[in-house]
Amino acid sequence: MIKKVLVANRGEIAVRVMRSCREMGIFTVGVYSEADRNAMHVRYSDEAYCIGPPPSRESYLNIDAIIAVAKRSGADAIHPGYGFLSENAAFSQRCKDEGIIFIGPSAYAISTMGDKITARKTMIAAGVPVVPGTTDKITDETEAQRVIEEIGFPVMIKASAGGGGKGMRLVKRKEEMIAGIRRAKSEALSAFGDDSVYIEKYIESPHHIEFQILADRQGNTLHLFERECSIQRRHQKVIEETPSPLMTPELRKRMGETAVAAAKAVNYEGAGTIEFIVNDDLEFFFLEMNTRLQVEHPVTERVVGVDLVKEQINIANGNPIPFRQENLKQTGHAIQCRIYAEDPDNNFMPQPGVIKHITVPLGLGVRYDGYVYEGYEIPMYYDPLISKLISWGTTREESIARMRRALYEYKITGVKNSIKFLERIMETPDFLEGKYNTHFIEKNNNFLFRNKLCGTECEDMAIITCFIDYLDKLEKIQPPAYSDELGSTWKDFGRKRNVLRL
Ligand code: MV4
Repeated sequence: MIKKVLVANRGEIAVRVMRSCREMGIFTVGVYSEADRNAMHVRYSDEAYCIGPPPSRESYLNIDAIIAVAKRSGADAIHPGYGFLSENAAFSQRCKDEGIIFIGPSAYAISTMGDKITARKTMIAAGVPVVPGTTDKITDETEAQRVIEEIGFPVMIKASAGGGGKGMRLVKRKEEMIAGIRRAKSEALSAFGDDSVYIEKYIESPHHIEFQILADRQGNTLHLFERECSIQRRHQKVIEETPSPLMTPELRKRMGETAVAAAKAVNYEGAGTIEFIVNDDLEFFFLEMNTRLQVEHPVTERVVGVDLVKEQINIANGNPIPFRQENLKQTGHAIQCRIYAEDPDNNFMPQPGVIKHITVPLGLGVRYDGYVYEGYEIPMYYDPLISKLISWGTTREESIARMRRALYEYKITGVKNSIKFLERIMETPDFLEGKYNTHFIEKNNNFLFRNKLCGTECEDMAIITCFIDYLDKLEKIQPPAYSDELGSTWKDFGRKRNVLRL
């Protein structure tokens, strides 16, 4: 029985995992880099240890340091969160070898799904539809040409060691083909140390729909329905929702069963996600499997009513999943917005810095997964995610209205952030109609980014107005000590308002 969990992560996900541990009566061990001494996960954990300098390589990716902390603190399990070591097969194996429970899948499942060519082959053998293309890696250029001409242009050349949008190259015409293959191989070699590439037919206007999976050691594998993740920017998801506006009950059933078959093909254990690409004819193809808890897991939790971290720990303890596929249903609609410290008006440039003020939205149907506080400095070394805001409603319309209300209430000053941009998406006609694919942001570029300056000017004005109001209140308590000749422009403005009211 797991009594103490080391959370090998930082930020909102470290806090998220520790919250479930607390509810389960499990002690938590935090680890932190020198840049994270004041981080929320350090405060929230029952005990915390520094594991190295700020760069991830030397801290959050430092397997030896993390294992040493687990031993020293007597943690019997490690939860990797997402990113960092979460999909590192060697780390999963190392935990096992050290007698520490890795809250996640086996090294075998991670490496099989991590190598995209092996994953494709495994899926084909399991009867899971994959995008038409090559089964083996490209070794011979004339053979590649033959395959490409058979499947037809355009094609995608993808690195076997890639994934999540990394190491992909689009080839539109025959003339670009040989150069495309060579460049893809050399890029793959320098990025991943492996030049294996494969070819897929290019799906023109795809939807990205993924299925949440849970699998236990007893052989129960079930799905917790889909998440629509098509609203992305440079392969970074911006908004996720469930149910998908594209889905039909019949398609959901077929995709769900396919996702279960995919997970079973690698003897999967724990929580995982099967990513599908869906074309306009509602044909779906396996894209890749994420062998971890995902950033967007809260929308599933809200609509299906399951604590995924609790189930991960339950499964890692060797217990069976306490419900069956037939018991699961989707209730209502959930949307998640990712709020980043970045500047949408300046090519989404990361904006590390100090949070001066934060007002967090609450109220019926709102979930807030965050970790920052006033005075906290978002470090420059890691992903600039500030928080995730999740709304729930009985219908999609109610869920959207609630998200708009929550974004309206959400105030952050000190760092530029994506709240305004997300509010704009929430009023884009294509989004409101649920008619969108992976091209949503570029297609709606003019609508999303018009009045660039107005946004910040209005916000600055609002802050000044609030401050005048605040001074106004102070003056009511304590009469002004300054003479009529003194005062700044806006004090004068404040005085005028007082005069008018008299
Ligand atoms: C594709 C594709 C079109 N055709 N594969 C991007 C992330 C990675 N998981 C795979 N990706 C894609 N693979 C074929 N054969 C288009 C994308 C893609 C995409 C997929 C999901 C969500 C957003 C995307 C944005 C651009 C491209």
